[in-house]
Amino acid sequence: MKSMRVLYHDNCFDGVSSAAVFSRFYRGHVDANADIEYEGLTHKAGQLISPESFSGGENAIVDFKYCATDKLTWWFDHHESAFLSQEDEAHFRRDTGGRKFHDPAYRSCTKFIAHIAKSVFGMEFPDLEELIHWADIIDGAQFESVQAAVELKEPALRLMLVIEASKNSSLMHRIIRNLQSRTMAQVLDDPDVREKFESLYKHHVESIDIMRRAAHFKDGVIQFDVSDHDLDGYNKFIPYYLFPQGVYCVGVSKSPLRSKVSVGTNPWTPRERQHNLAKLCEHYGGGGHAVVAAISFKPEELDTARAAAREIAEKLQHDLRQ
Ligand SMILES: [Mn+2]
Repeated sequence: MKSMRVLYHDNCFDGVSSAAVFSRFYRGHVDANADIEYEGLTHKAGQLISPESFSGGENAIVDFKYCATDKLTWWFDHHESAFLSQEDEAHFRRDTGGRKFHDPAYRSCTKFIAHIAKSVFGMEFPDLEELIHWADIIDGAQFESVQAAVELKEPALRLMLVIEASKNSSLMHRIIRNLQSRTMAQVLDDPDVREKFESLYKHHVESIDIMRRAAHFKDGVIQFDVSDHDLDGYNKFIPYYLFPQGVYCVGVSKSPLRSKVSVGTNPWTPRERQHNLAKLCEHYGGGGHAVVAAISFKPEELDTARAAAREIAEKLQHDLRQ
């Protein structure tokens, strides 16, 4: 019996789903009785995965950057920035074992693993279609509507809430095991998963109310200031849920570490995108992507953050009126 350690992207629906689909693949292709254990990995700036993370048996990394060590026997990733250095990439390119795969064209690593299992190893998992489908929607932010993304009625999205917030690794590993043979609804019905979901959902509903009181809408731009609330990790789609006609959203929030301005584009707006929000935020020392960006200030610079948010909102409103 082989021993396999699967290192997966922690607190991420695609990471957890990738671990589940890879486990089914490994049991089907390599060893039906394999003893598989799991360990979550978290992004830290410039840091390598510590050598103690690898076991003496086989090791796999899924949905996470490459690690140049001979202890790594399987690797699947779809991130653009999958290599920390040119040496790491060269180590991967030299590998001829046929067990390490990278394709940034895939929206989810889960779907990428299923694709390789089928196209390279001839294995299919028809009973995991539901899981693969949802991992692709969630990791690619392809929600069909703002209601779907905020009301969280689908079992998969309720499970997403638990996976993204839970710090309980034994619960996370039980979810990974259960996802290999149960439906989403059945995985959610585990009493411990259900209990965690209920408390997170209550907090989620409260955050919608806080946002409802803090947000206002004018000339295509939603603005909110929740700096007097502890709203770390709120659902980013709530402003567009409250004001579906909003094109952009400019928000101010505060945590012990920073005062923050968040700027976003409504993913469901029919308007053509005309601003690069990363460029707009770079002007204030921030950055990000064209459709979503942010600026971080020191905690005590809340007034500066508020002034920047006001200026950005006014610029966006002005341009939308043209
Ligand atoms: Mn992913």
